[in-house]
Amino acid sequence: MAMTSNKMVLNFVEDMKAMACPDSVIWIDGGEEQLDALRAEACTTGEILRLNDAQLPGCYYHRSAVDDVARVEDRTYICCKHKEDAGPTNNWMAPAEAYKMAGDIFKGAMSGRTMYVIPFSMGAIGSPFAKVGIEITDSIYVVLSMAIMTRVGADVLGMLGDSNDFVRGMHSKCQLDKEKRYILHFPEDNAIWSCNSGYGGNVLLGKKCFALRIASYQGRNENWMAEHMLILGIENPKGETKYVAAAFPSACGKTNLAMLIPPEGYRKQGYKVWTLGDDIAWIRMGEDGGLWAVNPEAGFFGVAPGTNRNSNPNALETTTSGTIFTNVVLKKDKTVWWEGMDKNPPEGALDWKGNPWDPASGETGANPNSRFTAPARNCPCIAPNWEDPVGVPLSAIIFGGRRARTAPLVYQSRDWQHGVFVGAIMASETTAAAAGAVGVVRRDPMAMLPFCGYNMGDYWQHWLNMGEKITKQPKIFNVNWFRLDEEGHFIWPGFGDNFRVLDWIIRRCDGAADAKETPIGFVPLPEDIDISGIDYMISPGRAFDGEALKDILSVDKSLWLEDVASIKEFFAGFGDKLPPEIAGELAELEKKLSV
Ligand code: OXD
Ligand code: MN
Repeated sequence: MAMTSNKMVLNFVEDMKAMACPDSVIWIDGGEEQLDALRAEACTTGEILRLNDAQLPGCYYHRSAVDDVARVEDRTYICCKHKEDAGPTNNWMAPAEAYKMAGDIFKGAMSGRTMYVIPFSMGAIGSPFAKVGIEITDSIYVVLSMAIMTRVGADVLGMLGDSNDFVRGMHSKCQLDKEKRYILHFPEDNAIWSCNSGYGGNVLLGKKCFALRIASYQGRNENWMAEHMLILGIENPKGETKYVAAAFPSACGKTNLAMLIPPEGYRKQGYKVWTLGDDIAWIRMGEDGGLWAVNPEAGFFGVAPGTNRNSNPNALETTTSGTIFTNVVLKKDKTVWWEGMDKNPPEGALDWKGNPWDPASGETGANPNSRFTAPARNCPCIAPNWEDPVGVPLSAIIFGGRRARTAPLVYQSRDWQHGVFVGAIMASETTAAAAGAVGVVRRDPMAMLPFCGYNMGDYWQHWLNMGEKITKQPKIFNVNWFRLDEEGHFIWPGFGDNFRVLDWIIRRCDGAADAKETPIGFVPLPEDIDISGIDYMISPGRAFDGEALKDILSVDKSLWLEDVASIKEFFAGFGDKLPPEIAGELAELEKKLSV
């Protein structure tokens, strides 16, 4: 039965029903009873499998189709009236054409199936940041995952009332035909249509589709920002907590940084890290003139491989109850495993495709993009205020990428405008298999390249405008955990030791740490980073030491000049949408590097 009298919601559901022709419609009320019944049903059909209840209570296993295991950027479109508004970094389709094409695909797609209507909120219900979506789907996996990743159910409709301010999300697995797989965004209509996929990133419409692509567009119109950022709090021994948000391209360790455990020396002094979010931040101006951030999600959709007791014990602990695992190894005892969990690949297990897996075969057991979908409240270091409706004030914004040689361990921008430039030139290198080989550079401004719902030139202008409006600007930094030595070994230990860099960042915000000015910005002096107690071998004969630190704080002007050439080429694609301030910063950088 419909759970609302909101005409716009009812009309939307009726329209989708008329198109997809389901046998029945079920509204998701958010109660455990209904979710339990759906879990039971999905277990009966094999859509999910209940895991070992003693070891993983309330946890389930799911496999997606073998050719449907990741986001499909080449099939992801921004469908706005004018192509120019989507910009050179997005695929574009005219809205009428997109509705027609997907409408044909959706026609009758749910016949013989149940249509689920999921009212969901991005942001805590009642928060001034919160926004409502209605996702329609024919997948119980989607319903159960949305119930972890967002707030779902009747309360959401209560918050919406009679308003038309909700995102209309339509998803159907259809036939999982990869030739007809499309992820279509209509920012001007507050709508998302997703067909022929069952992979989380394409079908949990609250996440990348709404909370980044649609929300970035909304934020520009409504004076706020939707960013691909983790949020964490750093508590000092006096019990004061400062907050930072950090943007990294996918697969740079955002979840690990969000949940890091400080090195022992810091812990003994009383430092703590609190997690607020691992992927998305919605940021608004606060009454104090600063920027305040919330995590609009309620769960973590994290990459499983590589997560282990050393790299991220908090994430591991988070996934021990109420979690859905997708495309990992299924052990005989109905627990799970993935590469990098430990050194004991299980015997007699099934791989992510459901086939008996021989660890000696050379094939990975888990898909490299296998995932856990886990409730944020499970996280041992979740901040006590993570659901605070007004969010947390940001002291710093951190950008980062994977650069083998170019970017130093950390540097600080000179001011907000320069910081926006630092974000705009973000890039990551795919590390080539050959040791020491430097990979291909992919520019990924603010880690938003696949997620910005409009022209990135306009997006940079929005960042500049926000900086003008606020009176307390967070300081902007760039970090790079991934500098390599000549043989291709990581020089910096990373993981918990990244706290040492966060410590410098916070001390810079407090005016309590030194730095030296370089052409790219302020770089710490080696003595400004506390490396006491680091116990890390870069390579068999080389321990991390002060020399190594000096090495990764260095700025090689000739490499930067090469980067300038690549940035120029990238910026050229934006034509006159490139804000003159950003062009000016590039010219300034080139000048400073050339003296
Ligand atoms: C993610 C991504 O899944 O950025 O968070 O790809
Ligand atoms: Mn992400």
